[in-house]
Amino acid sequence: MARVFSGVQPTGNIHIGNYLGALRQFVELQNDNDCIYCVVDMHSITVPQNPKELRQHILDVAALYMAIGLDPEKAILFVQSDVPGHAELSWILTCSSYTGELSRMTQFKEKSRNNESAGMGLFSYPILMAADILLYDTEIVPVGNDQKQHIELCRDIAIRVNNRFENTFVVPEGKYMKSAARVMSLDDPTNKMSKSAENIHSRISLLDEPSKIKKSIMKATTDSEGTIRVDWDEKPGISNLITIYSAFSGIDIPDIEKKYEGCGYGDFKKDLVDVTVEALTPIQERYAEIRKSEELKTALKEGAEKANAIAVPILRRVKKKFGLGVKK
Ligand code: AQP
Repeated sequence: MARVFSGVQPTGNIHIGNYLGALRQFVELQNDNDCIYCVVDMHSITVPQNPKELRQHILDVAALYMAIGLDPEKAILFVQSDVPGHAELSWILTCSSYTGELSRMTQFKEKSRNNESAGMGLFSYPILMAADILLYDTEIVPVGNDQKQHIELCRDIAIRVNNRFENTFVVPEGKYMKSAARVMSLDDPTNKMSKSAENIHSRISLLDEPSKIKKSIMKATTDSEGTIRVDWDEKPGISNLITIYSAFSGIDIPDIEKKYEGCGYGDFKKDLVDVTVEALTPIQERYAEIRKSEELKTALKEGAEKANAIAVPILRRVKKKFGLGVKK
């Protein structure tokens, strides 16, 4: 049994990129591992949030966790800010990190666009992410491959601290899906699908209605060649759609290419709508039940207690190595 940790930000509109790239793995891993899954609400305030909406989005993500099949009896499900050790360890790691390495993070560069008034939280959030992971002696971190650079930074910090104070941290490994590790935007397949993109048709959210799913897929950018085959360099749009089809249907890509030989994009897209709606409908039905039940809040409360019980002795060990505090 390996210790597994991952999280999702409660920033609304959890999309099929989040699901296929990361969340899907969470479910597979819970049966044979010691899994801890978090709603990382402190990450979401790196950009301004409406408090009322944020509170709702935290519950939305937690309900989606359960709707996709995470079972609070098998995995610990909780909200990051309910366990104080995340913020405490984050400061300790901040003091073991370099501004140079953080300024090289591509997500920071993309989101800040060299703006001097970009938030400090946006700059240092990879350290909070490292704290989330290291706080639980995590061995495996299932994430989408847009997070590879942040996982490498987490490993670098852990190794750096271990070189100074032996055996302080377990050094984790990232775990990425073999296919659909990065789902691309439907309107611009050279960018990843993202919650914060302005165009709602650039993504399919897990809770989208069939009519919205249909509209987004039928509008998706393709190319003028008209053949249904994967070629990420020349045909990123159709390659992305075939990958989504494969991930939802379980059919291998070469078999999809064979099945649609001689067909047009219109027919393929119509079938992709059906495959997507079929995959998302049971999730949406279960979500509606869980979101209004008391089961959700009870699971999160118990999850925070279990997570805290794991975090406290690990944080005590780290503080002792650094010579912090006098309380035993
Ligand atoms: N397009 C994607 N394809 C595959 N995996 C993805 N992930 C995100 N986008 C894709 C993975 O989803 C998990 C949760 O992500 P997150 O909510 O913590 O934040 P994010 O990576 O910042 O997600 P977004 O959608 O891009 O949000 P915004 O627009 O707010 O920045 C992570 O494991 C991530 O790898």
